[in-house]
Amino acid sequence: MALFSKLFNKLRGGANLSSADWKELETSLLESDLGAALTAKVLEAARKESGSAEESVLTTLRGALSTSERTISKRDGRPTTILVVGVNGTGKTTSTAKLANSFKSDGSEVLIAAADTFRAAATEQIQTWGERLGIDVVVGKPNGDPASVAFDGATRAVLEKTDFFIVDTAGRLHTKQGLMDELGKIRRVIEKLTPVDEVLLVIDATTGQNGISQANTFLEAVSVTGLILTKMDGSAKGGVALAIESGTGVPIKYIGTGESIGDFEPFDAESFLKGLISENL
Ligand SMILES: Nc1nc2c(ncn2[C@@H]2O[C@H](COP(=O)(O)OP(=O)(O)O)[C@@H](O)[C@H]2O)c(=O)[nH]1
Ligand SMILES: [Mg+2]
Repeated sequence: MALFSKLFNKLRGGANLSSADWKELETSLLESDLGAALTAKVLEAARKESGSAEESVLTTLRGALSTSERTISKRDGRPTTILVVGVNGTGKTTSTAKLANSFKSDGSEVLIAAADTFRAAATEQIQTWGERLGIDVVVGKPNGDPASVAFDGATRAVLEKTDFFIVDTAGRLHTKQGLMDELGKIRRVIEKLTPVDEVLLVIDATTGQNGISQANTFLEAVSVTGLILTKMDGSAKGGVALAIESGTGVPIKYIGTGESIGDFEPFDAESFLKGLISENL
């Protein structure tokens, strides 16, 4: 991605940057969706120490990232339960399938609940993935109560001692109260049977700063434990990952890099940072 490589190439060249150069760098950082606050910090760090600008910028960016755990470990003796939430079209259903597939590839048993009952197509979409991947999907009636699908799924996951239970939800952005009520109800019915371990908020990287305000609406409504940042393949603006983490304080746990099932990886903050400043990575 090498977002900031231009900045470092200039600094490494030993040239004194003109004010036009600094302006150009500022513009390119802002265009990468790094956001105003982080851009200012990065420029300040780069200005201070041109000798080891790379290290001081890396330190600045590292300081902006979450220090929370990024991996999702399997809980002992009960299904590790994950709710997938977010605005429509961000990639919840696709990410649910990708996540399920990655657990299955590691040898775990996975069950999915299709709790987006508002659109028939949404249920079909996850069912198709399930068939393709050999992963069972619990579905409900069209326009039925999403919480009842979640409850049926949790019942089965507990009974069958499934390793991972993943719930795909609907992403209608109605009122914050409506959102809170619906996700709260899904959570409560599951927790009658087994704890909810993770709530993963899916954010579309191509929506830039807009994605951050969407994220904030969800963060006010539900307690989120991690982010899935999708469509990183369609965004030359990798700075958004850093802006979102520093803005929300919630760790990115996975990134989506395409529409295929394997286009998904755990977010490795350190190699991501290094990739931003080096053309060789
Ligand atoms: N390029 C790209 N497309 C993605 C990615 N994740 C999801 N999509 C696409 O985004 C669209 C919406 O995804 P979907 O999972 O249905 O979103 P949902 O409404 O949040 O469930 C679909 O066309 C997906 O194929 C990704 O990481 N990269
Ligand atoms: Mg969906």
